[in-house]
Amino acid sequence: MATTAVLVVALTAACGGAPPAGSVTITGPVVGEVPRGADAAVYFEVESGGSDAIVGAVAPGAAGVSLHELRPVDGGGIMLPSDRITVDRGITRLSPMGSHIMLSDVREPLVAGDRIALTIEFDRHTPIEIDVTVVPLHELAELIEREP
Ligand SMILES: [Cu+2]
Repeated sequence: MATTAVLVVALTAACGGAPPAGSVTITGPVVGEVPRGADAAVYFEVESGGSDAIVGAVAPGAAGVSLHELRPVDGGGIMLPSDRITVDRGITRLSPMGSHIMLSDVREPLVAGDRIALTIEFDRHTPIEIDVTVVPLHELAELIEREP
């Protein structure tokens, strides 16, 4: 056991500036405006101190929630349901050109400026509750344009 402890300290010390192992932070969660009953994709950034994965989400404001990934196809991409969204050490972006959380059949219209509750469930980290800001669709379009 002593050997393991020394090894962990050495590995941690080697990663100066990185978030602490096991820490997970979610920043900038947004969703586009949609009418009641529509589907809406949620995007954000995850900063993680280690390898983890998003394995589920809970949204009281929607009839359903699922994880989606974007598979590139000729001329664009198609959204496919996914069991998990891998979160590597460092920053992982959920964005219009990649993985996202999909709300289905929202119970109320999502109006710009509103916030909706969402709980993100991880493979390893404890669940994180976030408030997702509803933004006008043109702001989501700007997110797409900023993609590399
Ligand atoms: Cu989707």
